[in-house]
Amino acid sequence: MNDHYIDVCNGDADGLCAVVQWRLHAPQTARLVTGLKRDIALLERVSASRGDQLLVCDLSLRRNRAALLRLLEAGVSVRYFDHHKVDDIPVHPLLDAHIDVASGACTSLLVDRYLGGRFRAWALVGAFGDNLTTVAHGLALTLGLSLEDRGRLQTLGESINYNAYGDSEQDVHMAPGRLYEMMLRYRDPLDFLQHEVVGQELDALRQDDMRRARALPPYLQHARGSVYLLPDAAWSRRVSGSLANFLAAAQPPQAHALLTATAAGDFRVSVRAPLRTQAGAAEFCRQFGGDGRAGAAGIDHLPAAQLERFIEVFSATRWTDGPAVAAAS
Ligand SMILES: [Mn+2]
Repeated sequence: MNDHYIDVCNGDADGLCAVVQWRLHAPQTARLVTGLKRDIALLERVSASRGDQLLVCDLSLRRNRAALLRLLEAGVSVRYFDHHKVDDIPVHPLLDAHIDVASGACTSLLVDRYLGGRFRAWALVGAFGDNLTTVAHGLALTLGLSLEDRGRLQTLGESINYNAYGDSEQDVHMAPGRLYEMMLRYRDPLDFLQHEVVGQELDALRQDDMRRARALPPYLQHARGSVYLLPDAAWSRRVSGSLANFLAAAQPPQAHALLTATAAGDFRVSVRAPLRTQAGAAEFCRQFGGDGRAGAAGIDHLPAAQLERFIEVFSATRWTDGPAVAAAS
């Protein structure tokens, strides 16, 4: 047999913990293809041939559909676990899809369901990483875990998730693929925490980044929103999403824009609509070539020359449903 095993997953906690559970259940020398949180179109990087066995976890089928069809047509068998929104799931004799887009679902929990809870503690780490805190705590009770151990799994999930944020592997503490190899050595994440120092390192780095971020004064602040400028630094690129969520939760009536400087002096932008309305973020960002969801959206590249106009439009936006009310320009 010349067949190869290839595992492909998002490099966040949910993706890694899904594959860890599977490979603890079905040990196999497999090549792992993963990346950072922003690396979603991973299937197009996979070269495989007839007879190869592919495991795909936590990657949007919408974004990987063409590559998936190409692999299936080439004779590759694909087992696919995911919870991201999908239009329709391809039907193919070589595709075994386990997709559930319910709001309480995540990929680690889908694998847990499939394996009958065999490596549930790892599934909980993935679920905590995807912010399914209530679901994860509920499921943790079935393991009889103490409050303290549940807290440890939550911190680990959030830290592994955080480790996937950055522009490149130079920005993060440990490349997700390397972290995966360490995780796979342990059937129980509590043992991982006891024997590997990396769990504490990830948590310390996350807290340190957040402390720096919270010390930043807003660049602009008014009744409807605030704008923050972050320097061109690895910690800014790691923390911007977490900071945006923190600010949104701290000031529910306000919108927030985080502008992270790039090496070229331009900006990458994250926008959160006010938590109260959860509306208008995507529409706002589209005016600057960005996109996203109603509550959270972004702009990949905002030229420095547009900063002033950005501030004007941001200040004039009403953050309600329907067409955004932009400043006359
Ligand atoms: Mn996920």
